[in-house]
Amino acid sequence: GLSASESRGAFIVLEGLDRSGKSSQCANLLSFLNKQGIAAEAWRFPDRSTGIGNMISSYLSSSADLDDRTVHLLFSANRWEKSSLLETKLREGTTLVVDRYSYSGVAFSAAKGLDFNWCKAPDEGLPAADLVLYLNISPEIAAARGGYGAERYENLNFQKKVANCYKRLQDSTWKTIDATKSIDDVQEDIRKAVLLVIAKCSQGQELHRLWS
Ligand code: NYM
Ligand code: MG
Repeated sequence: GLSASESRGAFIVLEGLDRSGKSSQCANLLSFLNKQGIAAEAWRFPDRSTGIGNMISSYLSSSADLDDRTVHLLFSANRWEKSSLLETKLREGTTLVVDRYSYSGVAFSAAKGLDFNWCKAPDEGLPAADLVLYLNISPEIAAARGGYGAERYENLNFQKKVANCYKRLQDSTWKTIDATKSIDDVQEDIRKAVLLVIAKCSQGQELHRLWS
């Protein structure tokens, strides 16, 4: 890990149900941070650009069928393959705004009925987010927002189960954001929390590992 006095970028993750507004909020946050002169990059998981990401993408679009545990491990491997670059970026002082991470990994697989702790196990030891912003919205309101896309998991019944699984993951690094507010009001709440954690990390807050 990093020594306690070392300045670094913050590891910020946005989580939430499909249609909770994560992608727009990530984009707005990134341009805000860059305008403030803060070095930041936007990442997302799954990272569909890698070989593993390609397999995941085919699964999500239903052009490939995979066993539930197998695809769970692919999502995890997709984070591991990016983890050394992720840590290097943080150490170099770049703040990372990440659209989904291990918390999605556990919530979506456990929602299928896989054992919760089994779902957590493959991500043990990955860098942990300094701040998880949970964009909170009811599954019904999310579903009413212009409907879902055509991908696997994008249906009301499944999203209700995902919401319950997310609740079990919440810890002291989580901040729940009311995602039913306007885009600008949600962004305002996000920025306040993000600037605080960026300050802490620049003052040397230690990087933690999952699942501590
Ligand atoms: N998803 C995402 C998982 O099932 N496991 C994971 O580890 C991650 C990172 O992929 N419905 C699911 C959640 C989404 C889907 O993500 C694709 P997005 O952000 O909609 O492109
Ligand atoms: Mg989606």
